[in-house]
Order: sequence, then C-alpha cells, then structure tokens
Amino acid sequence: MDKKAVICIEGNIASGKTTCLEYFEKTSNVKVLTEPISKWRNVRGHNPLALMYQDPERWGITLQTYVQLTMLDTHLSAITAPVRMIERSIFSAKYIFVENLFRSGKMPEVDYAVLSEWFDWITTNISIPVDLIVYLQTSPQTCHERLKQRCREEEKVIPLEYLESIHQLYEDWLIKLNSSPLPAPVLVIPADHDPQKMLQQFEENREKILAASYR
Ligand code: TTP
Ligand code: MG
Repeated sequence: MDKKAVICIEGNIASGKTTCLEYFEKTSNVKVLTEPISKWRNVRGHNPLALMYQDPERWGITLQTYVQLTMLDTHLSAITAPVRMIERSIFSAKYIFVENLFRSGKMPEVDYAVLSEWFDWITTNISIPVDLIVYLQTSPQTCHERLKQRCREEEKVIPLEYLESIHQLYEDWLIKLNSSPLPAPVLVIPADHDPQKMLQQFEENREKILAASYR
C-alpha cells in the first residue's frame, strides 16, 4: 500500500456512518476522521446546527458555510496513514444538504448562489481526491427510528419527511446517477440491519473497501 487512499462514508442522518468508521478504526494503516459535528454545535459559543433547525431560512447559510469550511479542512488535513476514512464529504454537504434547503424553499436563492460560488471555487482550485464512496443505504423510516433513540437535542424537530428528502437526493446522486457529478466509484452497503449484522457486513466488505488503496 504505497498510494494514499481517501474513502468517504456517506448516508442519511443516523444511517450508521460513525459506527462504520469506528469499526474500521481498529484496522492498522487506517486513519479515521469523524465528522466535525461538535464544531457545528459550538463555534465560539454559538450553535449553528441548532439555529438552522429552528429557523432554516435565516440560519441555513450560516450552518452550511461553516460545514463547508470544516469539511474542506478535513479533506486537506495532512495525515500520514495510507488509508483515510472520512465521515461524509464536502460533496454531500453541497449536493445533499444545501440542495435540500434550496429545493424545499428554505434557502433564499441569493444564499444558494453565494454558497454555490464558494463550492465551485473550492472544487475548481483545490484538489480534493476521493477514491471510494461507501454508501450506507437505509430507508428513511429506519433513520427516523434511530434518530428518536439517539435523541440529539438539536434533531428532535426532524420529521420523517425531512429524512425522505435527504434519502431521495442521495439516491439520485449515488444510485440513479442523474443529479450531481460523482467524485469516485460507489460501493453500496444495505444498512437497515441491526448493529450486529451491520458489523458482519462491514467485515464482509473489508477487502472491497480497503482495495481503494491499491488502485
Ligand atoms: P450526519 O452528517 O448525518 O451525521 P450523523 O452522526 O447524524 O450520522 P451517523 O449516525 O450516520 O453517524 O448529521 C449530523 C447533523 O448535521 C444532522 O442533524 C444533519 C446535519 N447536517 C446539516 O444540517 N448540513 C450538512 O451539510 C451536514 C453534513 C449535516
Ligand atoms: Mg455520525
């Protein structure tokens, strides 16, 4: 393994991305970078994630600008491990979450335009290599159940319809391939199963996932 590989773990909210990353963290040579959600909940004492859920029209751009910055930072962080696994990517922040806010009428067109200009500038001028996307494919209902169990304060307001929209955008992007460009090949892992069966599936897919580093 001399080439460095970047693997992005993607999927709906509460699809099990963190669990997947924690599983592979035990593998030598693999460096795991979990999502900077703690930053989104606390930037200099402010909580843009909570603000966005309270009033998306007002605070959507605030959260998404910061998410874009933290994801860029994650992609660029210098790591010596041959394999890097990332929770999500700058691409899903834009193609899924920003897109969803805009399409659902919760983001003013000018905010969408400014965020898109930033995104286009970044992806044109900065190299953001991704070798594999692992898509944890769930039903929105499963995510809704898991959300309720996990009980993050900010997420209590999320209705099933929100998860359905996110799901649809993911399917369009990673399965139907009819929306935004794909930065890398996609490996789909069905992810509606209980935790034990999920770990078993991660193990079964280990070779395929880590093969990204031999390409
Ligand atoms: P997720 O990125 O889905 O992370 P998670 O830890 O909930 O997922 P998993 O259980 O699979 O590990 O979402 C974190 C929160 O941030 C969630 O409330 C959705 C929100 N979010 C946005 O609002 N905009 C964004 O661009 C991103 C990436 C997340
Ligand atoms: Mg997570």
